[in-house]
Amino acid sequence: MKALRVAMIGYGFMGAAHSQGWRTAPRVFDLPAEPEMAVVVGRNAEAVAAAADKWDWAESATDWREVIARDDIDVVDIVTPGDSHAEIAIAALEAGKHVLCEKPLANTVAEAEAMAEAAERAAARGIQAMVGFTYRRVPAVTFLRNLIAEGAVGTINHVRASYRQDWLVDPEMPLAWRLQKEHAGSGALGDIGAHAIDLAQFVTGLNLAKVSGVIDTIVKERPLLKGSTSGTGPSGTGLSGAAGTGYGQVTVDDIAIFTGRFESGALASFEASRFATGRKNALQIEVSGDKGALAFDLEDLNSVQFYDRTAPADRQGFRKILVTEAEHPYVSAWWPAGHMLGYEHGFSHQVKDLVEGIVGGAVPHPSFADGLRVQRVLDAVERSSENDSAWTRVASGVPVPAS
Ligand code: SOE
Repeated sequence: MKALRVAMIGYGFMGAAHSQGWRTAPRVFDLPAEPEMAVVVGRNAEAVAAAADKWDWAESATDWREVIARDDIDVVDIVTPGDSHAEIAIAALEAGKHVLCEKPLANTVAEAEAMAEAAERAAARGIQAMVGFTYRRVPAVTFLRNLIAEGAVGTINHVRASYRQDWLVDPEMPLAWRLQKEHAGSGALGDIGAHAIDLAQFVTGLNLAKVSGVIDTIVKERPLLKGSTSGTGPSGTGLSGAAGTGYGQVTVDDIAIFTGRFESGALASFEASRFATGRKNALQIEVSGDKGALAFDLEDLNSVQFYDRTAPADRQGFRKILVTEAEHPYVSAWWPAGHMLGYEHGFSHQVKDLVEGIVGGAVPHPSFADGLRVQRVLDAVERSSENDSAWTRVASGVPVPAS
């Protein structure tokens, strides 16, 4: 069995989730190649060595450039903050390594374009790249997409996508890296709004053509991290960031709310909030068509809600389909019907699809081109918010002339 020796760059919350995926996938799926957890890389030698021990990586290192130059590394898995995605991913692809990069793809459209171009050049050499929108790989989400593709809801008119958390409601939550534009690129918009955008485009097969939105920062200043520059806050948010005494400025959004119009003409509403008090990790989507509707809620992630408008009138109503049958996506590798999967399984499904793409020579999805499409929506929402919420084209980020 061919080995795929993996180097993971970064080791925070996503480092834990990805490690679980690399470790579990080969034990559950019959993969065409054997991933080997070769080395985990981080700046703090002691902390990354502890992470290697905890998550069963063979080695730890502190210099990502040195690691991606090694002949005994085949795959580079990037789980760092967004400000290093482009540099690491492009260097790794040009070094002939397959790449898995966490979402959002980058912090800017320019970076995402450079990454997508590097991925296209690499694919011509049989080197693959994927971006980590793992919610696509919740079986219920892939199943919902398949039902839509089969015409279960008919012509799509309306999509609602929402991702709400509440870990920033406390004004004393420190100034973590996710709250600093130079590291995170944006706030709720790029961190969780990116998931909602990718989900809407993935399950419908439609792309957004223009958006109109507003983003806002509720708490403008937060306490700097006292001395320690690492740790984990609620909802897995890394607490590494600006250390020191006193307060620092928050330079990203806390809430993003926007409307989208797909190329098909269908309309969508989106919200991404870190101030939705009581909502811990509430990702929801509902797709409404002329024949019916489908809905998914991450808080009930083993099922979809289906409304069939073609059923006899006295039989119509949203019904819950439990997505745990062997016929459902990914499920046959796990447990018998009704035994339920969790958040972490999507990371094993991600490894499965990436390894199969690498060995099969097919570009795995979501590709860097898919990630660039999301990045352009994020950028257009920011441009719209700067422009009094004017309708703004996704491809160019240019306001649509008032009709
Ligand atoms: C923090 O908002 C976070 O960890 C996101 O970065 C992840 O992408 C999301 O899946 C869970 O919440």
